[in-house]
Order: sequence, then C-alpha cells, then structure tokens
Amino acid sequence: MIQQDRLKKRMLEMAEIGKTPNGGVTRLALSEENRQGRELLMQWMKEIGLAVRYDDFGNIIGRLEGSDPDAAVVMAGSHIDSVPKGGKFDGVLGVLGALEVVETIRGQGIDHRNPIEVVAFTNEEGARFTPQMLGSGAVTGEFSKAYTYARTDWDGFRFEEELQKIGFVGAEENRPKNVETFIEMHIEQGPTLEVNDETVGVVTGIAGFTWLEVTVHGDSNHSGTTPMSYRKDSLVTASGVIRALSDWANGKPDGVVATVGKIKTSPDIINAVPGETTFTIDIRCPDEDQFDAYFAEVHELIRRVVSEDELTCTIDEIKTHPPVVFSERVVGTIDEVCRDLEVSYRSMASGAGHDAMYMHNIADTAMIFVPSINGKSHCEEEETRWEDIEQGVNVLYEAIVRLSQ
Ligand code: HGY
Ligand code: MN
Ligand code: MN
Repeated sequence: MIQQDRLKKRMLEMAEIGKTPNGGVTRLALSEENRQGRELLMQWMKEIGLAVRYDDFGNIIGRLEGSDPDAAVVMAGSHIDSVPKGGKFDGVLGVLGALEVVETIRGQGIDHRNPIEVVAFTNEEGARFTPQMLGSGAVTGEFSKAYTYARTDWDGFRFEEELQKIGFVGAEENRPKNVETFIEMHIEQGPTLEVNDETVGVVTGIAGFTWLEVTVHGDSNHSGTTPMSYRKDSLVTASGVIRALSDWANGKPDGVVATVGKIKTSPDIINAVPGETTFTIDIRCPDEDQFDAYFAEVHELIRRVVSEDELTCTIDEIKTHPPVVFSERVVGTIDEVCRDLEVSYRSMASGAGHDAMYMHNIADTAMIFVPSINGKSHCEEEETRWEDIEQGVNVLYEAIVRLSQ
C-alpha cells in the first residue's frame, strides 16, 4: 500500500510555501506562493515519471499511461491554492494523496488499463477570485473562458493577467479530456467523522450553494451634525439584514447555513454615516427539493429588511449551483474498498464545495473524506491525524487500482 512517510514529507514541504506564523498557510490563487507550489508539484510529477501538462486556466495534470493509451482516463486530484491563513491539508491532501497513489502503482508495477491522471485545479477556493472552483468550472462547462479570464480580485487585478504573471497560461488542448472517473480525496472540514469516531467518509454528494454580493445604498453624512431621524445609514441596515439572515438559517434544517464573510463600507471613516455598505453572502443547502425555495426566501428577506428602512440595495448573484449527487458506480467502489480494508467509515454529503462538484458534469465522480480534528478548517488550526490520512489514501489507492483495470 502507500508510503505514509513519503506522502507526509511532501505535505510538509508544500506547507512551507506560504507558511504563516501559527502553522497555517496563505497560498492564494495565482500568487507568487501559488506559483512556487505549482513548480514544486510539477517537479514531483516529473520525478515520478508522469507526463506533465497545464491548460489555459493553469490546471496542472500529470499522466501515467496505462496498457491502453486510448482508454478513458481515471483522474484524481484537488487544489493547492488556499484561503488566507488557511490550513495545510485543504486541497493539498487530494493532490499529493493522488500523487502518492500513482507513485505506488508505478513502483509496484501494478497493471492498469486506463491512463491515470493527477490534477491540481486553479482557484478552487474563490478566496481571491470569485466564484470558487473557477479552474474546474472553466473546463467542465460552468464558465466561459471570457468570463473566467475577466474575473477580478478585490484589488481589481484580472485573472488573465495574474495567470500570465506566474507563467501558467498553457494550451487549451491540455485541458482534461476523455475522463471517465474522478475521485477527490479531501479533509472533511467538519466534525461528523471525529464525533462518530470513523476514519473515512464515502462522500455521496455536495450541498448546493449561492454566493451573493449585496450593496446597501444609504446617504453619507456628517456623524456629528446629522440627526438620527435624517439618517440613511447603510451599515445599520446591512446589520439588520445580517441578523435576519442568521435567524433565517437557524430556523432551517441541519445543513442549511448562511455566512457573511466580507463587509466593507464607504467612506469607511469614523466621522461619517456610511453611505454605502457592500457585503458577501454564502448560503449552503443540501436539499435538492428546498434549494430554489430557500434561495428565493433569502432574496425576499434582503429586500424586505432594506425597504423597511426605506433604503435601496443591489444584489449581485456571483454564482449559484444546486446540490449534486455523485455516481453510484464510484461511490459503490469506494464503499466496497472500505469494507474490504475493514476501515471504519460512513456515507455522507459534503457541506463544502469542491472541484468534484464540477467534474461531476463530465465524469463519474465521488469523494473520500478523512476527519478534521475539532472539525476545523479554513483556519490555521486545521489538522488531521497522519494515521487517518494513511488509511484514507490507502482507500484512494485501492479504489483507483480497481477503477483503472
Ligand atoms: O467554499 C467552499 O466550499 C470551498 O472551500 N471552496
Ligand atoms: Mn478544498
Ligand atoms: Mn477550502
């Protein structure tokens, strides 16, 4: 089976790139740190003897030929970009775990018919360029090239130029093609496996999401002279929306969550009534049937609270995607492997978005989770036990061996 120490060494070496003081990483998409991580990954791929390529969105693919070069591809991977002050396991485990599997298959001379490809997708997090999963979405029909290239970060830098700056504008024909099966290994980023003392999650699907950017329009004015009855304070109204949103989600079934992660006001000074407030909304919902109704409720809630204060607002829908249910063939194979390897596991859905959500558009797809200690992720405390990682990557190994016969 896989070599745990070899995988751990690579994971820790990758974690040095963009390392933060408290043991996390900041390796934003298309940043200098991201470039360094990309170069290191491609170096490892070449050392293992994979054919390395990257496409016009900077998605990196390492290919191990099988006995039938025309056979459909079995692909595994994830992403190596992080959120600011994120963890060293999110995404990276899926890429380096897949690399470890391929190196083990090659090293053991395991026969396999299908070519096996390891992939690292660009801008999975959506922390720098929204929406999330741009790289996988751009090659699976979710986003056009023009849309993707034109996305800007909060400082106004465009995706296209930033990709050029790090030297990863590859050829269009290098995009993933003829992919029959995709498996993404990932940390759970929640508490379920740890609470139930299980080692592996066989992931059957991903919750739907909607990402919005809301701007509340008020009236800038002097903080000292403007009577309260005269005010159109966009920040006070925005806070009313934020509180109503949290109450709304608290009243919904488990799995329905609402988050306001970013907010900025203008003119953003101590002595002026905020004339404009812009904030993001991230809603997740695992239930296919309730999905549309819940998102309509959110839009109605925003407009109701704003109009009660006699202000106006604009709602920019960044991206909405319904829940996905993964392939029974691939979920079934992973389930069978867990039973054969006598690994403690459970079937579960993912609350977090992953590149697998979009790979599901073009290939039979499923995911494998390993536990997150205290369920924490997208923070420097993100941690997973190496013994759990070893068991999880062995499940990935056995599933890929079976699926590539
Ligand atoms: O936001 C997400 O669900 C993922 O971590 N990008
Ligand atoms: Mn991730
Ligand atoms: Mn993430």
